[in-house]
Amino acid sequence: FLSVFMVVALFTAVLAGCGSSEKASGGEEKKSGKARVIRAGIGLNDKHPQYLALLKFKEIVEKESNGSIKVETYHSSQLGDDRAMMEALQLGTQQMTIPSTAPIANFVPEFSVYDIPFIFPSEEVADKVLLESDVAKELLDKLPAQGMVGLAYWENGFRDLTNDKVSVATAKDFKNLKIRTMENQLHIAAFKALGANPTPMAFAEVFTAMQQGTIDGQENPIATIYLQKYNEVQKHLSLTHHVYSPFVVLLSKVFWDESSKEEQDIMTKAAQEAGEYERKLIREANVQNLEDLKKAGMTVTEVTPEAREEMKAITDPAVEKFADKIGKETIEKVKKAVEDAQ
Ligand code: 2Q2
Repeated sequence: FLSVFMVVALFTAVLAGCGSSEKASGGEEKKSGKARVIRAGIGLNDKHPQYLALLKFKEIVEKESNGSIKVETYHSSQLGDDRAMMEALQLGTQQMTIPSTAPIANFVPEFSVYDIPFIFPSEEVADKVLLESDVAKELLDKLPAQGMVGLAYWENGFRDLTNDKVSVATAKDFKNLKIRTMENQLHIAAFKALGANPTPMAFAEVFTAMQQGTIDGQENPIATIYLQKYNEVQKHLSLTHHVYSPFVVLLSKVFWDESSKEEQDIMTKAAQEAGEYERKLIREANVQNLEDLKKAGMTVTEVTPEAREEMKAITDPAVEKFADKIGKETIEKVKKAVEDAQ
């Protein structure tokens, strides 16, 4: 009788134990099923179309993943400058950032093909090349080797020059201007060739440097110029449109590799959908904000096609020096894609 009782007692204890471990594992299951988090940091502020599109990305991913992925958004360089944020993606301590391609060139030199002055004649051609050409995809495919995955191209846009000294209409007007550039060797070389005195600097430091007069000017698309309130410390705007800057939505490869195929498809599709939204917003902003800058009192100088041609002729030899670094084949492929897109 005793042995039967012992067996029953033992059996009951085992069942109860399983139950508690099931509860525990169930509990564990719930706890371990908690959402994985994408910490997304950008340099622009919370009014910029890039941030509004990041919120769109967040909305789509959190909905489509049924909450298995949460997106935390940090704007205005809260998580650091472009280089620091890309290094954090390589480490896996940050999961997303969306820089211009120029800073990316410090990790994948071929991206400097987009820094070639005047290589894109219009937004329409840029769209066709970036969204449809093989070479644009090939460039994104070089990112995983650097610990980052390029989910989509978004648009920063055509870059225009501001400064506090002179109105710049032709190449000779750049002479001796202390211009902040992005931290990118080709940009520095191109502004040197134009006779300017280029200073590479992180995006978040630009306003203060102009306010203190340590630099005379900077160059960025209109929406950035307006939303960063550069008109408060800059008198002159020249519509040079000297470089078209794409953005790239970068995801840490650490996070990508930990994601299921379904989650990877959700994030890629969300980045592309939010990209359509961003291009629409930033094009509207670049038109509206030009009017706002004029109303705010900036002198706006149009640049004639001839003056642009002259600037291109002056910067081409400097660009030539980067042909091997970028890759002659990559340059030719992009130029061919531009031709095919017209
Ligand atoms: O001039 C700049 O640095 C900007 O155009 C930036 O490249 C872009 O806005 C972002 O990379 C800032 O984080």
